[in-house]
Amino acid sequence: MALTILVTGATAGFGAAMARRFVGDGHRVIAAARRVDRLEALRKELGAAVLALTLDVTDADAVSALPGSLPADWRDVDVLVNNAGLARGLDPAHKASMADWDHMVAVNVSGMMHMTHALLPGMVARNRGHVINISSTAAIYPYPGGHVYGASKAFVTQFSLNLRADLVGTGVRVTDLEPGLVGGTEFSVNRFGGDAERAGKVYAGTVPLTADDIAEAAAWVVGLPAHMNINRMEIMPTCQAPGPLAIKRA
Ligand code: 8X3
Repeated sequence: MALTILVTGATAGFGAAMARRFVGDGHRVIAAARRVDRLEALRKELGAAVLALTLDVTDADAVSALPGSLPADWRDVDVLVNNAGLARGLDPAHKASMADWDHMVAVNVSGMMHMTHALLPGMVARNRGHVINISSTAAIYPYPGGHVYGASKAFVTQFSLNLRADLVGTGVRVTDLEPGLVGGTEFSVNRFGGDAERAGKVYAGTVPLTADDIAEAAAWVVGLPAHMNINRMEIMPTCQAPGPLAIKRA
C-alpha cells in the first residue's frame, strides 16, 4: 500500500537514502529540510512522488503549523521519520562548547519533539501511523567525547519507548532505530566543523554501515504487517561491537 512518509533532514545522509528508497518502494515522500537548493534537486531527481518542504525542525511555530500548512492531499501523514539530527564536537565534556551542546539539544531533542507533537494527534485520530525515530548506539553505549550527543540520543530512545506506552491500544506504531558506525554521510564532517580529513579517520580500516543500510532497515519496519511493532533496532557493522568498560590503571 502506498504511504505518505514525512522525512526530516531529507536532503543528506540517511534522509536522502530513505527518501530514495521509499519512493522506489512506491510511497510518497514529504522531504523536509532547511536547504532549498538541495530540496529542489531531490524533488527533480525523484519527481512528483516528492513534496519538498522547507522546514527547520527547531522552529517550533513553523512545525506546529503542520500538517495544516501541507497541501490537502498530503496532510494524512502515515509515517513520520524523525531523522534530522547532528553531532558537534568530540572533545571531552570539560572542553566542549556550550553552543555545540545547545545546538545538539535543539535539533536532536527539541526538533524531534516539535515534529512528533505536530503530527501525532492526526495519526491517533486516524488510528494509523508510524513514528520512526533515528537514535544511535550512542544512546546506549557511552564513549569519550559523546556527552551531550549520547545523552540527546538516549532521550530519543527513551521518548520512543514512552510514546509506545501512550499509544498502546491505538494503531500507531513507534520504532527507534539505533545505528552505530555509518560511513559515507556528512555526519562526521559536520561533527568536526567541516574537517573532512579528521572525519575520514573515523572510518579508516573499517567497513561501516551505509545510509542505504539504514534505509533498508526503515523500509523493512514500514512494510511490516500492522500488528507488528519493532520497538528498538540496534544496528552495527560487523566490524563494530560494544567494548569493555574503561579501566584506568596506575
Ligand atoms: C552515530 C554513531 O558512534 O558516531 O550516532 O556516535 S557514533
